[in-house]
Amino acid sequence: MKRLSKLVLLSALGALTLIGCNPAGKKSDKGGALSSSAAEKVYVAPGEHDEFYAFVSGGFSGQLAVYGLPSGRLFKVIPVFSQDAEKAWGYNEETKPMLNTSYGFVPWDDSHHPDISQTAGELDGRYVFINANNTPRIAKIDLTTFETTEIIEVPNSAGNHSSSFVTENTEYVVAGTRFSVPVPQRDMPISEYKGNFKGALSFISVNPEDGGMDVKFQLLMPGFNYDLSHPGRGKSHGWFFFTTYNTEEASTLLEVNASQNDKDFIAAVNWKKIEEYVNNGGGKMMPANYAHNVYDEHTHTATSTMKKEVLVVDPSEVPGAVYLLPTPKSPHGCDVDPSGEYIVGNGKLSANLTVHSFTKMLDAIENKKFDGDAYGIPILNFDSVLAGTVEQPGLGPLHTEFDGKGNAYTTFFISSEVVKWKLGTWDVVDRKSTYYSVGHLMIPGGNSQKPFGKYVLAMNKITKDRYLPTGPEVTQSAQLYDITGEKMELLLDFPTVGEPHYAAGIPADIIKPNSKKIFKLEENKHKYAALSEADTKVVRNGKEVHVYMTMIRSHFSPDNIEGIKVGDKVYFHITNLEQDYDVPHGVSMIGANTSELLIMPGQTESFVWEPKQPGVWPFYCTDFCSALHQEMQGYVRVSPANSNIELSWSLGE
Ligand code: RUQ
Ligand code: CUA
Repeated sequence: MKRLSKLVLLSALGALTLIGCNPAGKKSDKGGALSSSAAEKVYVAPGEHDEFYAFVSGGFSGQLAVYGLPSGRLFKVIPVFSQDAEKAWGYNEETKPMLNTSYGFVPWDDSHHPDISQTAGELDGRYVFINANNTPRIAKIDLTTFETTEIIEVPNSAGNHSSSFVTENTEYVVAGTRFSVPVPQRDMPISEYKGNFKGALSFISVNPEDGGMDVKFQLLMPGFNYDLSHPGRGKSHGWFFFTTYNTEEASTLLEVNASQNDKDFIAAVNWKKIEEYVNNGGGKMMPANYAHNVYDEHTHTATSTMKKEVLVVDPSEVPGAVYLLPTPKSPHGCDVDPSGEYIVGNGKLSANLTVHSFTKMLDAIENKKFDGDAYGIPILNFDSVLAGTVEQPGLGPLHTEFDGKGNAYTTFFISSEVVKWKLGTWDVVDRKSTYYSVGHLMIPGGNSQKPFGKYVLAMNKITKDRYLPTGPEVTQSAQLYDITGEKMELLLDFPTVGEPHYAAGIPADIIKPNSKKIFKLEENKHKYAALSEADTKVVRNGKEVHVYMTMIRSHFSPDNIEGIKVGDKVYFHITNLEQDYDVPHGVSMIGANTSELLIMPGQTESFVWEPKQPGVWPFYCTDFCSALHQEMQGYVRVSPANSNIELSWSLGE
């Protein structure tokens, strides 16, 4: 297509976006959603539990929110990449190292795609992984504690978007760079991008025993934009698929320049082959600098280690490991059906939806049905790998999920709808509006061999008039549809935290029995823990003072401290001695330049306080823990820097 007509098409799509988002143009859904059967379907009676957990990414909040489905009730916001004053994440001494990177302490990120660990292609509910888009990282959340326990930075990457998806036995959690960059980073003219920048696809191994992550290898691909990815499964296990756009390798005005090619690619990577290659000594170690942060459940403390090298592989070194499947029009989502046969490329500027066949792909490779190559990587013949096309299903396809019953569901951003179609016949069977401009959608287990095809959750980019207005910024939103029948039924709107990009859902029964209730005091190995009131003390070391404190309903021990001086740096290390479910205590100190601590039973956390003025300064419990919560308090006497008041501490004297 010529540049002029491309511009016309793009502006037409832009205009349609506006129409799609215009509430005035919306069809009424009130009859459906307000009908009593819809209300009944999402009603979870007081005291009852939801059937599914949904882990919904926070986008620009950097966190991961936990909801129940079908009710849409919010249970927890798990802090991941952003500081969270409510839970002291990134504020207390224990978790600050979790946000360390090669750029220093980074208190924020943009989290997009959660994915739950799998065993034999089915959700196992051990971990949920999520990517940081801006300063490339992958986090692992332990689903016994619902806490982030590991974050690994991804070197040679930028805009870690096609992440964090897991292979069918959680052998790897995979990351792909959205922005290609010079590798290694160096000072060079931007105009020399083409042919010089690289796109790193990173395979991060997950230790089957303890879940430990490590960058096993990086594949240095041509300088395209790697948008999304999904693993093969079943018959295609061992492969990983990545959508690309900007195969034009433009570095400016991408809205025009990256839409020139009629087809971009889905890159098919035979990771088993590359794994074998590197296990036999292939690839080369390259200097790098990236952080690996691990939170230890027994010391209740994180450590950050800087790693200094990474194994890189040039695809041309491993013939037969990487192929390119031509896919129309800047494909965004890259989705593989539960059988592993179909690979859906959601060409966001395409009128049709392209589905590739894994079987045909293998045949095309075998019979060398190539149409040239890109930087030495064979391009497979389009018609030879095409399984079928869904004709004109909607405008602006983004993502597809599967119900495990032979149906696929695709979101259309521009026409604001979810469209249901049949795998194999490619017929559209139903469509329902979303309000408005839907991005991802999620079926619990939809990323595995065994989806639980009861609901689909649509995550919308624009909400407009759906809720009470709250000034210029209105809530982001999700919508729940019943997909048990031939036709979808809209059941519920609910607001979300941050911008929901993607979500991962799982039956509650897989996770609930393993959910931790307390941390055992006898397993507490925190360096500054006081495991009983008898162990509490205050220790001065020059200007540094360490307070070993405990908390139990309803006092701190000690609760009176004297002998602190202006200019001291006081570390409060506080252990919650409770061993009962759901009895956290909090603590905060007047004028402390940090957040409260919220300490779980059996856990130790620390904060720093630098007293600025002489006086007697109170601290108190911030979590309403008992009828005597308001009595749970203490005082610290601060004397001038040159005073000779002895250090002393007491309780009940
Ligand atoms: S995507 S912009 Cu998952 Cu459709 Cu991030
Ligand atoms: Cu402890 Cu309130």
